[in-house]
Amino acid sequence: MKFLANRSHLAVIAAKFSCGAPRSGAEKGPEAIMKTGLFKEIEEKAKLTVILDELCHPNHGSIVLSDSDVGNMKNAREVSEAAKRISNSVYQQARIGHFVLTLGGDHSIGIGTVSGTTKALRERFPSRDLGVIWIDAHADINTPDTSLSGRLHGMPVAFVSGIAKSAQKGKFDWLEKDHMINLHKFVYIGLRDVDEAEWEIIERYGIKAFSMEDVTKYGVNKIMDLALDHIGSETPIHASYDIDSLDPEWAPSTGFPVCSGLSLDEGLLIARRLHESGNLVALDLVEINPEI
Ligand SMILES: [Mn+2]
Repeated sequence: MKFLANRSHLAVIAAKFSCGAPRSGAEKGPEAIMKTGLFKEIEEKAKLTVILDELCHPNHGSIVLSDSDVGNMKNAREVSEAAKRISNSVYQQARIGHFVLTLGGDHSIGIGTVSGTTKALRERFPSRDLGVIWIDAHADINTPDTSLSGRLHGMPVAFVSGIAKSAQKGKFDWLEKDHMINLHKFVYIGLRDVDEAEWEIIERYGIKAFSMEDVTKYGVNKIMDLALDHIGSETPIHASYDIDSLDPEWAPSTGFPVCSGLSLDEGLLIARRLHESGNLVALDLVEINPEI
């Protein structure tokens, strides 16, 4: 864990937020995970001190005033504000070398988590770009122009890479150059429900993408070899893990389940390989909706 300065602490950010999705429920994901007693177990067994930061957005559900829709972005102000707060929380923990685990929440919180980690790691290791592994059934790289739904949980990758921009006051204008990832160090795993416009973006920017078809063809171990190889061994890694990457057989409680996903064993193997890389500095677990 050469990119972590402090291995005795685990920062957990509970991002209780679902304004980026069309239905509410994902804001209850963090509570559902915490209620299992997982963090108590981690503290006892791994001898880690858990630092918990619970971020509750006042309009945490997705049913909010529609007057904040901007262009083709639904709940733009709420999502921007929440992502900004999450970004700052992640940044504060990552800059002192803590591992940061963020529990979602819908995937629009990725605008906050990835930007926060990127800024912190860039400060700590100026010569290195952060690597990002996005494990998801969906590519989440629509822009407000290409999105068919206008929902921001389908756009986080576009915002943290600078592909999507919003110059409007109060709507993502807090995102700076220091928050932006290098797409050459970005890898998808598990894709199987991707819009045509998203494939075009992926091709245009030369983004490394492993679909479920690739996982089935080569096996998840080989895919992890290729993914880690692409990112490079001397690179800190942020993994953004969408629960819908798993097959609905294993993870039905999510807003947009897609069939033919990762098996539980494959999902766990990805987590193990991320850990064994020794370079993981941050992890998101998102789109868990206990209401479904
Ligand atoms: Mn996602």
